Amino acid sequence: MKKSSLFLFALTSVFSGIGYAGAIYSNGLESGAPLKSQFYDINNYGGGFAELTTEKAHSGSYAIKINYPVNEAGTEIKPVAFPATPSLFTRKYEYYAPGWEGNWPVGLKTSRYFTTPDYKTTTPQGNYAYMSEKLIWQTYSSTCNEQYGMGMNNAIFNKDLEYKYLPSAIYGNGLPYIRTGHWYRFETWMVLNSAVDVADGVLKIWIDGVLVYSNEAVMWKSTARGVTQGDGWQSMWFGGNYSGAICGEPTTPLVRYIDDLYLSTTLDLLEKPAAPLGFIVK
Ligand SMILES: [Ca+2]
Repeated sequence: MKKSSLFLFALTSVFSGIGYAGAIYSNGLESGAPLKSQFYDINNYGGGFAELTTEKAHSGSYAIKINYPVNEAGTEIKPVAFPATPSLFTRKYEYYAPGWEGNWPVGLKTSRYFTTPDYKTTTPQGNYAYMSEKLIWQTYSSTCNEQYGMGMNNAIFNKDLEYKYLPSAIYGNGLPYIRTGHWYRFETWMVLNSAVDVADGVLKIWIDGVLVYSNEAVMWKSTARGVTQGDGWQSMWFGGNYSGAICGEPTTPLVRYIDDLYLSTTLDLLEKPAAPLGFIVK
Protein backbone atom coordinates (compact mmCIF):
# COMPACT_ATOMS: atom_id res chain seq x y z
CA MET A 1 0.00 0.00 0.00
CA LYS A 2 1.28 3.45 -0.93
CA LYS A 3 1.95 5.92 1.81
CA SER A 4 -0.95 8.12 0.67
CA SER A 5 -3.42 5.19 0.61
CA LEU A 6 -2.21 4.07 4.02
CA PHE A 7 -2.90 7.52 5.38
CA LEU A 8 -6.36 7.58 3.78
CA PHE A 9 -7.11 4.13 5.20
CA ALA A 10 -6.10 5.22 8.69
CA LEU A 11 -8.15 8.39 8.40
CA THR A 12 -11.20 6.47 7.15
CA SER A 13 -10.92 3.96 9.98
CA VAL A 14 -10.75 6.69 12.59
CA PHE A 15 -13.69 8.68 11.30
CA SER A 16 -15.98 5.80 10.38
CA GLY A 17 -15.65 4.30 13.84
CA ILE A 18 -15.39 0.82 12.35
CA GLY A 19 -12.75 -1.81 12.82
CA TYR A 20 -13.81 -3.16 16.17
CA ALA A 21 -10.34 -4.21 17.21
CA GLY A 22 -11.29 -3.59 20.79
CA ALA A 23 -14.58 -5.49 20.81
CA ILE A 24 -15.13 -7.46 24.01
CA TYR A 25 -18.70 -8.61 23.62
CA SER A 26 -21.48 -8.43 21.05
CA ASN A 27 -24.89 -10.05 21.35
CA GLY A 28 -28.00 -9.41 19.25
CA LEU A 29 -29.77 -12.31 21.00
CA GLU A 30 -30.33 -13.97 17.63
CA SER A 31 -29.16 -17.43 18.70
CA GLY A 32 -32.57 -17.77 20.33
CA ALA A 33 -30.92 -19.78 23.12
CA PRO A 34 -32.36 -19.43 26.63
CA LEU A 35 -31.10 -16.26 28.32
CA LYS A 36 -29.52 -18.25 31.14
CA SER A 37 -27.23 -20.00 28.68
CA GLN A 38 -26.27 -16.73 26.97
CA PHE A 39 -25.10 -14.87 30.08
CA TYR A 40 -22.78 -15.49 32.99
CA ASP A 41 -25.58 -14.64 35.41
CA ILE A 42 -29.11 -13.26 35.48
CA ASN A 43 -30.29 -12.04 38.83
CA ASN A 44 -34.03 -11.37 39.12
CA TYR A 45 -35.48 -9.83 42.25
CA GLY A 46 -38.56 -8.14 43.71
CA GLY A 47 -40.78 -9.72 41.08
CA GLY A 48 -38.81 -8.28 38.17
CA PHE A 49 -37.73 -10.76 35.53
CA ALA A 50 -35.99 -10.94 32.18
CA GLU A 51 -37.00 -13.18 29.31
CA LEU A 52 -36.08 -13.75 25.70
CA THR A 53 -38.84 -12.40 23.47
CA THR A 54 -39.94 -12.15 19.85
CA GLU A 55 -42.54 -9.46 20.69
CA LYS A 56 -40.15 -6.71 19.73
CA ALA A 57 -36.57 -6.60 18.46
CA HIS A 58 -34.13 -3.96 17.33
CA SER A 59 -32.22 -6.49 15.23
CA GLY A 60 -33.58 -9.72 13.79
CA SER A 61 -36.28 -11.53 15.75
CA TYR A 62 -35.09 -11.59 19.35
CA ALA A 63 -34.52 -9.16 22.21
CA ILE A 64 -34.56 -9.20 26.00
CA LYS A 65 -37.81 -8.23 27.70
CA ILE A 66 -37.64 -6.95 31.27
CA ASN A 67 -40.82 -6.85 33.34
CA TYR A 68 -41.29 -4.47 36.28
CA PRO A 69 -44.42 -5.22 38.32
CA VAL A 70 -43.55 -3.24 41.48
CA ASN A 71 -41.19 -0.70 43.01
CA GLU A 72 -37.61 -1.97 43.51
CA ALA A 73 -38.15 -4.88 41.18
CA GLY A 74 -35.19 -5.51 38.95
CA THR A 75 -33.01 -7.81 36.94
CA GLU A 76 -29.27 -7.81 36.33
CA ILE A 77 -28.00 -9.41 33.14
CA LYS A 78 -24.27 -10.10 33.30
CA PRO A 79 -21.91 -11.12 30.52
CA VAL A 80 -18.81 -12.97 31.67
CA ALA A 81 -16.02 -10.83 33.18
CA PHE A 82 -13.30 -9.58 30.83
CA PRO A 83 -9.60 -8.59 31.13
CA ALA A 84 -9.16 -5.29 32.96
CA THR A 85 -9.31 -2.31 30.61
CA PRO A 86 -8.85 1.37 31.53
CA SER A 87 -11.37 2.37 28.84
CA LEU A 88 -14.76 0.82 28.22
CA PHE A 89 -17.36 1.55 25.55
CA THR A 90 -20.92 0.25 25.86
CA ARG A 91 -23.73 0.27 23.34
CA LYS A 92 -27.23 -1.06 23.79
CA TYR A 93 -30.64 -0.32 22.35
CA GLU A 94 -33.58 0.16 24.70
CA TYR A 95 -37.31 0.39 24.03
CA TYR A 96 -39.88 1.42 26.62
CA ALA A 97 -43.34 0.06 25.89
CA PRO A 98 -46.44 2.21 26.40
CA GLY A 99 -47.34 2.42 30.10
CA TRP A 100 -44.25 4.27 31.33
CA GLU A 101 -46.02 7.60 30.79
CA GLY A 102 -46.88 8.85 34.26
CA ASN A 103 -44.92 5.94 35.75
CA TRP A 104 -41.31 6.98 35.13
CA PRO A 105 -39.45 6.08 38.33
CA VAL A 106 -37.04 8.29 40.24
CA GLY A 107 -34.30 6.05 38.89
CA LEU A 108 -33.97 3.20 36.44
CA LYS A 109 -30.59 1.52 36.10
CA THR A 110 -29.46 0.98 32.54
CA SER A 111 -26.10 -0.64 33.40
CA ARG A 112 -23.55 -0.99 36.17
CA TYR A 113 -19.78 -1.16 35.69
CA PHE A 114 -17.19 -2.62 38.05
CA THR A 115 -13.43 -2.60 38.39
CA THR A 116 -13.54 -6.08 39.88
CA PRO A 117 -14.35 -9.30 38.02
CA ASP A 118 -17.16 -10.20 40.40
CA TYR A 119 -18.38 -7.54 42.79
CA LYS A 120 -20.21 -10.06 44.98
CA THR A 121 -17.10 -12.03 45.80
CA THR A 122 -14.61 -9.15 46.03
CA THR A 123 -13.39 -8.29 49.51
CA PRO A 124 -13.56 -5.57 50.61
CA GLN A 125 -16.48 -4.66 48.37
CA GLY A 126 -16.65 -0.95 48.98
CA ASN A 127 -13.42 0.56 47.73
CA TYR A 128 -13.41 -0.36 44.04
CA ALA A 129 -14.24 2.31 41.48
CA TYR A 130 -17.55 1.67 39.79
CA MET A 131 -20.49 3.36 38.14
CA SER A 132 -24.21 2.87 38.44
CA GLU A 133 -25.62 4.23 35.19
CA LYS A 134 -29.19 5.49 35.30
CA LEU A 135 -30.16 7.05 32.00
CA ILE A 136 -33.66 7.43 33.46
CA TRP A 137 -33.62 9.77 36.44
CA GLN A 138 -36.18 12.21 37.78
CA THR A 139 -34.84 14.50 40.46
CA TYR A 140 -36.37 14.21 43.89
CA SER A 141 -38.08 17.58 43.41
CA SER A 142 -39.96 16.26 40.38
CA THR A 143 -43.60 15.41 40.41
CA CYS A 144 -44.39 11.75 39.97
CA ASN A 145 -46.39 11.88 36.79
CA GLU A 146 -43.96 13.00 34.11
CA GLN A 147 -44.74 11.83 30.61
CA TYR A 148 -41.04 11.47 29.73
CA GLY A 149 -37.74 10.38 31.23
CA MET A 150 -36.28 13.82 31.94
CA GLY A 151 -32.72 13.21 33.08
CA MET A 152 -29.88 10.90 34.06
CA ASN A 153 -27.84 10.19 37.15
CA ASN A 154 -24.59 8.30 36.94
CA ALA A 155 -23.44 7.45 40.43
CA ILE A 156 -19.70 6.88 40.80
CA PHE A 157 -19.73 5.12 44.18
CA ASN A 158 -20.97 7.82 46.59
CA LYS A 159 -21.03 10.74 44.15
CA ASP A 160 -24.00 11.45 41.90
CA LEU A 161 -23.47 12.99 38.48
CA GLU A 162 -26.99 14.26 37.78
CA TYR A 163 -27.99 15.86 34.53
CA LYS A 164 -31.27 16.93 32.95
CA TYR A 165 -31.68 16.34 29.22
CA LEU A 166 -31.92 19.48 27.13
CA PRO A 167 -35.10 20.15 25.15
CA SER A 168 -32.77 20.95 22.22
CA ALA A 169 -31.37 17.40 22.23
CA ILE A 170 -33.49 15.73 19.55
CA TYR A 171 -33.26 11.96 19.22
CA GLY A 172 -34.06 9.52 16.43
CA ASN A 173 -37.83 9.88 16.84
CA GLY A 174 -37.54 13.65 16.28
CA LEU A 175 -38.36 14.43 19.93
CA PRO A 176 -36.47 15.36 23.10
CA TYR A 177 -36.41 13.39 26.37
CA ILE A 178 -36.86 9.63 26.77
CA ARG A 179 -40.25 8.39 25.65
CA THR A 180 -42.10 5.19 24.94
CA GLY A 181 -42.31 3.54 21.55
CA HIS A 182 -38.82 4.21 20.20
CA TRP A 183 -35.59 2.20 20.13
CA TYR A 184 -33.00 4.47 21.77
CA ARG A 185 -29.31 3.85 21.14
CA PHE A 186 -27.37 4.43 24.34
CA GLU A 187 -23.58 4.71 23.99
CA THR A 188 -21.33 5.23 27.00
CA TRP A 189 -17.58 5.85 27.10
CA MET A 190 -15.67 5.61 30.36
CA VAL A 191 -11.94 6.07 30.92
CA LEU A 192 -10.51 5.58 34.40
CA ASN A 193 -8.50 8.42 35.86
CA SER A 194 -4.75 7.94 35.36
CA ALA A 195 -4.11 7.64 39.09
CA VAL A 196 -5.95 7.96 42.40
CA ASP A 197 -7.03 11.58 43.08
CA VAL A 198 -6.20 12.76 39.55
CA ALA A 199 -9.22 14.44 37.92
CA ASP A 200 -8.67 13.25 34.35
CA GLY A 201 -11.16 10.40 34.00
CA VAL A 202 -13.70 10.54 31.19
CA LEU A 203 -17.44 9.92 31.02
CA LYS A 204 -19.33 10.63 27.80
CA ILE A 205 -22.83 9.54 26.87
CA TRP A 206 -24.60 9.65 23.50
CA ILE A 207 -28.28 9.00 22.84
CA ASP A 208 -29.12 8.25 19.20
CA GLY A 209 -25.76 9.76 18.28
CA VAL A 210 -26.37 13.00 20.20
CA LEU A 211 -23.70 13.72 22.79
CA VAL A 212 -25.78 14.46 25.90
CA TYR A 213 -23.09 14.37 28.58
CA SER A 214 -19.36 15.02 28.51
CA ASN A 215 -17.13 15.11 31.55
CA GLU A 216 -13.34 14.85 31.26
CA ALA A 217 -12.57 15.45 34.91
CA VAL A 218 -14.04 12.39 36.55
CA MET A 219 -12.21 11.21 39.65
CA TRP A 220 -13.32 7.58 39.51
CA LYS A 221 -10.60 6.62 41.99
CA SER A 222 -10.46 8.98 44.92
CA THR A 223 -9.04 8.87 48.43
CA ALA A 224 -11.54 11.42 49.78
CA ARG A 225 -14.48 9.37 48.54
CA GLY A 226 -12.95 6.10 49.75
CA VAL A 227 -12.73 4.50 46.32
CA THR A 228 -9.07 3.86 45.61
CA GLN A 229 -9.00 0.39 44.04
CA GLY A 230 -9.41 -0.91 40.52
CA ASP A 231 -6.88 -1.18 37.70
CA GLY A 232 -9.49 -1.40 34.96
CA TRP A 233 -13.11 -2.15 34.12
CA GLN A 234 -13.62 -5.89 34.40
CA SER A 235 -17.33 -6.61 34.56
CA MET A 236 -20.73 -5.04 34.11
CA TRP A 237 -24.39 -5.80 33.87
CA PHE A 238 -27.19 -4.62 31.64
CA GLY A 239 -30.63 -3.89 33.05
CA GLY A 240 -31.22 -3.02 36.70
CA ASN A 241 -33.95 -2.02 39.09
CA TYR A 242 -36.95 0.26 38.94
CA SER A 243 -36.60 2.58 41.92
CA GLY A 244 -39.73 4.59 42.65
CA ALA A 245 -38.64 5.76 46.11
CA ILE A 246 -40.70 8.93 46.62
CA CYS A 247 -42.85 8.26 43.58
CA GLY A 248 -43.70 4.73 44.71
CA GLU A 249 -45.09 1.77 42.82
CA PRO A 250 -45.80 1.75 39.12
CA THR A 251 -49.56 1.84 38.64
CA THR A 252 -49.33 -0.77 35.92
CA PRO A 253 -46.73 -3.47 35.11
CA LEU A 254 -44.03 -1.92 32.93
CA VAL A 255 -42.10 -3.52 30.09
CA ARG A 256 -38.70 -2.60 28.69
CA TYR A 257 -36.83 -4.27 25.82
CA ILE A 258 -33.04 -4.40 25.28
CA ASP A 259 -31.19 -5.56 22.18
CA ASP A 260 -27.79 -5.47 20.44
CA LEU A 261 -25.56 -5.36 23.48
CA TYR A 262 -21.98 -4.38 22.71
CA LEU A 263 -18.82 -3.78 24.74
CA SER A 264 -15.44 -2.60 23.56
CA THR A 265 -12.16 -1.19 24.84
CA THR A 266 -12.27 1.40 22.04
CA LEU A 267 -14.64 4.26 21.23
CA ASP A 268 -16.77 2.50 18.60
CA LEU A 269 -19.50 5.07 18.04
CA LEU A 270 -21.78 4.08 15.17
CA GLU A 271 -21.82 7.61 13.78
CA LYS A 272 -19.44 10.51 13.56
CA PRO A 273 -20.02 12.82 16.50
CA ALA A 274 -22.46 15.62 15.66
CA ALA A 275 -21.83 19.26 16.50
CA PRO A 276 -21.97 19.72 20.26
CA LEU A 277 -25.13 20.97 21.92
CA GLY A 278 -25.14 23.48 24.74
CA PHE A 279 -24.49 20.89 27.42
CA ILE A 280 -22.12 21.64 30.25
CA VAL A 281 -18.61 20.42 29.59
CA LYS A 282 -16.73 19.88 32.83
CA1 LIG B 1 -31.96 -8.98 18.21
